[in-house]
Amino acid sequence: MKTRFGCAIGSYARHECRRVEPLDGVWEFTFHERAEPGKCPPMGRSSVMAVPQAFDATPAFRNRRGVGVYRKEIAIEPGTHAHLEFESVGMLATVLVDGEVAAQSRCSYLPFEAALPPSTARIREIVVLADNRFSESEAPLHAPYYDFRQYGGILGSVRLHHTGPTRLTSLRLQIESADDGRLCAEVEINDRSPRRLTANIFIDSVPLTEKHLEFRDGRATFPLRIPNPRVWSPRSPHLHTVRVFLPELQDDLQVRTGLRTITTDGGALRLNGEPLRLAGVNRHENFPGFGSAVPQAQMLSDLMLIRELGGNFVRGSHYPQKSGFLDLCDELGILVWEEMLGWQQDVRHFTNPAYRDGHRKALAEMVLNHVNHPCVIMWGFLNEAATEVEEARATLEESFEIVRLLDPTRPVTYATCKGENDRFLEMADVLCFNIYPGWYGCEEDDGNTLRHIAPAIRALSRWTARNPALKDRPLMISEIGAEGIYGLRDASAPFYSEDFQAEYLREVDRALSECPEISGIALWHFADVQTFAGGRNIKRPRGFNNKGLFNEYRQPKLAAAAAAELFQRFLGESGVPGGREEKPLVARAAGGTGQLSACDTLR
Ligand code: ADA
Repeated sequence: MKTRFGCAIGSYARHECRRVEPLDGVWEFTFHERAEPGKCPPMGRSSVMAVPQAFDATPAFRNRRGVGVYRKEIAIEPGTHAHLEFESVGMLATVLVDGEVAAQSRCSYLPFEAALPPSTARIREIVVLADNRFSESEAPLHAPYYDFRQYGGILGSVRLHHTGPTRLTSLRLQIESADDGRLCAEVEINDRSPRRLTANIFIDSVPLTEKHLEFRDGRATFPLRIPNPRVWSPRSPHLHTVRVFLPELQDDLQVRTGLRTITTDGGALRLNGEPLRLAGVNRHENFPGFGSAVPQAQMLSDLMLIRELGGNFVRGSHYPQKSGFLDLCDELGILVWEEMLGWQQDVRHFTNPAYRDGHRKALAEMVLNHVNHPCVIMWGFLNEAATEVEEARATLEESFEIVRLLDPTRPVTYATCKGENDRFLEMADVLCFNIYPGWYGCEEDDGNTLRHIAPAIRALSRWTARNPALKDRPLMISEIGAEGIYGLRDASAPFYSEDFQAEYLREVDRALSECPEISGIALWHFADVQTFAGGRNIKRPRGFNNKGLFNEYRQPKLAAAAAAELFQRFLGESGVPGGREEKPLVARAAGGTGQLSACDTLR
């Protein structure tokens, strides 16, 4: 999206005085199936590739795994500082500047930077190696068995930032009081030595104040009060901008915030103190021809579809979201659960130091990158992991600890499929269950499998309500659904027909209406996605996970109308309050003590 400052950087300008050049467009490209990881193979006879774009979603390289080599020459004023910002490169990314390795990234879904040290040359060569081969040692967070294709290529925007040697690297805001607009701000620069800098603060583009900041270890925090504060909510998603300008560095950074609180209390979620129910979908970042490099226009169109269905919620399954997507959710007032990459992790992961280390770092980055987005109301990690085994404990404990330390203002959770066998639910602020009654596990069933749905939902609710350690936590169904192949219609509703899928959701709807204590429902899933290859495809007709309400081109199945009815009933006229207890309990800041000042806990 073009901003008034001419930079293609999401929905609003991050900088007014820093010059940022978009490098999206056409890059030179070659593909090497057998190159050594991280080593630059010869460019050879090159072709071209669009950026952003998943190379393995294009007809020429469809479904291939290897190294995509991208090359571009850029012109920079000799002797000046600059750095490249990569929004997303899949999966093992290596960036070379003038032939030297400048950065590596091992997770497709996280942004990273590469420095361009000053040079006497005006023309600089950028080479990006995007390796989409699975490797436990090189990119341990990715694995071939995940039920979604992990693509290769430059999957997000690339920008060139022109700065001085010292520059702002982040501005994070933590809300202390939504009603009166009190925030704690933390600014960070890329210079760790102690220094004092003047900061001009602008709120909603209006100069507010000048502060003298003491930087220690590159960071300084200060309190802020937004004049004329307006609270953010799905009905009124009002955003405020905060801009910090450091005159000595001639650098600035602008971020947006929404003033709101999200807490758990008496088995319910509360937004701004009001009971909140969540009704929506799990969504993968995927569109035919683009892979996970979904254009922002398509993201918007997806969100409008979710809104048309009457949903208020998206679970960003199963990885960190692009900032551009969260920008749209902030603007539209759609609530998001953002989670770390992963799928059915087991003992092998929990006992692999490379995995644990990569997971911890990536989790922290996700939280720090997106802490300003009001739409994010919940953090998550470990989808359907082996949380019935003791070996998972350490990974869970450290994951909860990291997230709560960095952000004590949001609930933290994980989606489990282990039901009553899950050993660690007490750690979660919200109890989130992935269940597929009437679909999986029915192979030997000769009757109508839909009859399993209501008892399964009821049993879950009763079991958690009976458990003294769990009964005060909101309960949510984080996945439920069935396959329906687009266009396969049959009034007798066999498995895989659109009719079966729609009946399935109608039965879920009926079952939920008997359980008013349930706080949230995220259907599996928004739209069909390409998934794993090989033998696993036997259970995935077309090589797709076909449980979408829409097919991959967003054409609605019968299930979409059923989902709309379900959302409407679940949320009611004005959003029916969830929660298990009638009596109001004292609100606790989810996941935190509620005692700490935000300024103490931004990190
Ligand atoms: C799991 C998983 C999803 C998807 C789903 C399915 O619940 O979390 O990613 O694989 O099952 O369709 O089976």
